[in-house]
Amino acid sequence: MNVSSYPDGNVRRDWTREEIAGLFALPFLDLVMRAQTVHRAYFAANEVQISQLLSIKTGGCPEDCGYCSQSASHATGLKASKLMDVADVVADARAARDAGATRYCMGAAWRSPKDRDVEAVCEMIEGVKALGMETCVTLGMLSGPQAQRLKEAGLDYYNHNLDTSPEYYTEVITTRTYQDRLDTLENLRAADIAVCCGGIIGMGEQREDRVGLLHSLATLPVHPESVPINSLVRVAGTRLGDSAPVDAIEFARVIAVARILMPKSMVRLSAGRGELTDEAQALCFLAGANSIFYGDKLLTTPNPEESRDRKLMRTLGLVPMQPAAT
Ligand code: SAM
Ligand code: DTB
Ligand code: SF4
Repeated sequence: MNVSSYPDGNVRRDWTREEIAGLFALPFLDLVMRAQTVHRAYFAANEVQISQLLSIKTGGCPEDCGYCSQSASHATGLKASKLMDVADVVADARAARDAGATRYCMGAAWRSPKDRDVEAVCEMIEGVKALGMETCVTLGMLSGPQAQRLKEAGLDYYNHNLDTSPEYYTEVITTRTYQDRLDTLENLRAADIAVCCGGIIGMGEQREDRVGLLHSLATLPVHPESVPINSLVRVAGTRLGDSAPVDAIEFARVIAVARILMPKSMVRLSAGRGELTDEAQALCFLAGANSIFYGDKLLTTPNPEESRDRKLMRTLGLVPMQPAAT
């Protein structure tokens, strides 16, 4: 049963908020069954794509994102650092590849990169590509020419999240607008770079904001190739550091609805896995998540240890997905 496509095989991009709210309201088992059915129509059931993250430039960011340890407006005790050397980044990527990661994601705490920063990141992209890995970077807002330059260097994916619904957004960030983010996504599409775009659950938003976030993502001109669903990592000293923890069943619902709305996209069970039990993670995989970050650290916060992840993958019979041949 292919429940998310038009008869010609194209995925739907005309979802309404009412339809999406209706999916959230389904009995949980019906929702998960439907998401798993969609998942199996588009993906190998037991494959999980594995990415590794590195913070190539940490802290001191001028933006005021309420969740972020790296914002200069938060006193989190994080030590700021300059852009890393290319050789150190490539050495870390090699270790990640040898541990099984097929995609390497580099993040920088910038509002937007300067052109000379883009040149340095291009060298990193070339070095990581030469290892046979897919590359992803997240550098903040990007102009059209900067996106073109990254494409020339061989960049595969760019991560730029919408974070939450348009309505809740101003509660979280005031230094850049929702439209700024949509503009960057458009620049990426124009440069033919695959898009990694999702959001964060657990920032004090309501169900309707989760509906609004998924509606924004699922009605973009092209669905993001990767959709990271982050559960807020509550960092002491950030404005949202005291938010209530996310209910694991509600989190699995968000994953399931994302899977149904964007059937061809990779749905990443992203930040916050450290606080999920193995059983809750298994539920998220059942709900259609098929991508994770490996490695003991995300950008600045801990991730489950590799040994725990290996054991979980073995227990669940999940196997790493190989990148599509390019
Ligand atoms: N500075 C760039 C930007 O914001 O565009 C790139 C890096 S930023 C850390 C990438 C994304 O990580 C954010 O958009 C947000 O969705 C996610 N993120 C950051 N801190 C987080 C946290 N504490 N918990 C969950 N997700 C987080
Ligand atoms: C995304 O959506 N999640 C990743 C990635 N994009 C760059 C980042 C998660 C960051 C978690 C908080 C931290 O480690 O600082
Ligand atoms: Fe800066 Fe990105 Fe953190 Fe926002 S999420 S404060 S832009 S590093």
